[in-house]
Amino acid sequence: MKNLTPDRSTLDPIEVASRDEITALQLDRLKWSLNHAYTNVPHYKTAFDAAGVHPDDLTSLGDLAKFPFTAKQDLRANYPFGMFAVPRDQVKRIHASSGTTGQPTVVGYTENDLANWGQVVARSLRAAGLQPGDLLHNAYGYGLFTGGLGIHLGADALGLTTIPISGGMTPRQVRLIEDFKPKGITVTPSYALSVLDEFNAQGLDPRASSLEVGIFGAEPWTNAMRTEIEQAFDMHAVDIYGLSEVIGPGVSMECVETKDGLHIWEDHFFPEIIDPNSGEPVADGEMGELVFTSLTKEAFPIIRYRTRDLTRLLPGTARSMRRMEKVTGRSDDMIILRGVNVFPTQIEECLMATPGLAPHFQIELTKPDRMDQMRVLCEAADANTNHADAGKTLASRIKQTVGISVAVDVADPGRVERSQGKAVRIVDKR
Ligand code: DLL
Repeated sequence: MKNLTPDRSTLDPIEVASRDEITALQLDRLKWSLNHAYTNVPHYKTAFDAAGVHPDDLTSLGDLAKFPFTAKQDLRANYPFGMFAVPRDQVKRIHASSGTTGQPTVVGYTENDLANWGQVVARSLRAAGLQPGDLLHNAYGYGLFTGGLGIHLGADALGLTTIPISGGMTPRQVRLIEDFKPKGITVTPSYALSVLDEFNAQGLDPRASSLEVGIFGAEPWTNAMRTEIEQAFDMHAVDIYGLSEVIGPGVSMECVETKDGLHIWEDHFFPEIIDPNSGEPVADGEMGELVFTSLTKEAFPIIRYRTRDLTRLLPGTARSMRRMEKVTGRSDDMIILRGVNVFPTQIEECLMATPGLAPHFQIELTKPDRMDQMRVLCEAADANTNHADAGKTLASRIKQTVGISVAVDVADPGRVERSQGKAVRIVDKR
C-alpha cells in the first residue's frame, strides 16, 4: 500500500490548533447555536423552558449538561419542517432518513450549511489521503440519503474528479473502476464486499486495480473487516462516520496515517458521551452513548441529540481534535439473547477469524418454544470448504468469545443476501 499521509501544510489550521483555541471557538459557537435554536425553533423554546434553562445560563462547555436532550421522536413529532430555524425559502437542500422504521426524519441545509458540510467532508477525504485532482468513485447512494450527495459536495470542495455512480449495478461498478482507474472509492463496507465478489466473478484481480484507498462508513464494521478489505484490494481502508440529523457523512473521520479511531470535527459538532440509562455525562475514555450538539448549523440546529451509537472519546493523535473509537454497535441493534447482550459486529469478528468462510452474514432471530434463538447464516468461501466443520468452528468461537449458543448455517457461495448500501444484519422472525 502506498503512503498517503497528507502534507501537514495542506490541513485546515483548526485541525492542528491548540486545545485552548478549539475550546474557545466551541464555547463561542455553542452560545450562538443554543440561542439560535431557542429563538427560532418552538420545540427548543418549549423544551428549554420546561427544563428551566436559558441559553444565557451557558458560561462554560460543561454547562451544556443542563440542557435537555433531543431524541428521534422529537424530530418525528415535528415532521416535516417543524425543527427548521430559518424560513423555508432559505433552505437550499432537504435530506431524509429512509423511514423504514417509522416516519422519515427530515433535515435541511442553508447555503452556509452546505458550504460547511462540503468543508468537513473535504477535510475527511483529505484525511483519507486524497488530494485535489484525484479521481473518486462515489458508490454511496444518491438521493434523500446523505451519503452520495454529501460525499459529492466534499469532493467538489476538495477539487476531486467525482464519478457519481451511486449504489447498485455491480458489474458496471467493476467495469468503471477498471476503465476510469479511480484512486479512491467511497462506499459502505458491505457493498464493497459485493464489488469484491464481482471482481472475482469477472476473473479480475482486485489487487491489480487502481484503488489506493476506500472510505467506508454508514454502518458498523470491524477492524477484522478492515484487514480483509485491505488485503483483498491492496488499498487502505479508513472509517467515515456521520448521521443525517447532525449533517450526514463527515462528522468524524479516521486518518489514513494512524487508523486509530475517528477525529471528530469538533469545530462544527460538539460531542458528549452519556450513560444511556441515567443520561449523565461520563468522562472521556469511558464507553457510553454518543450525543452531538451542532455549533454552526443554521437551518437545522440540533441540541444534545442522542445518536444511540455506542463509543468513547479519546484524545487527539494525528489531529488536535478528539477521536471517537470505531462505533461497533448502536443500542437499537443490540440483541439480548437469553440475557446476554450481543452486537452483530461481534458475530462479524468471529466469522472473519474462521477459515473457509466468506465475510457475508445475516443473523436470524426466532422464538420457538418461547426461547429466543439465533441462527447465523453465512457462506463458504469456495468449493474447498467443509460446510459442517466450518459451521462448528464458528459456533464454538461464538460460544467462547460472546458466550452464547447459536446455530450456524453455512450455505454455498453467493447465497447470503448481498447489500447495495447499508447491510441488513438482523432478520427478526420472533
Ligand atoms: O449513514 C451518513 C453517512 C453516509 C456516514 C456515508 C458515512 C458515510 P444515516 O443514514 O442518518 O447517515 O445513518 C446514521 O449510521 O447513527 C450510525 O448508527 C451509522 N453509521 C454511520 N457511519 C458509521 C460508521 C449516514 N462509520 C447512522 N460506523 C449512525 C458505524 C455508522 N456506524
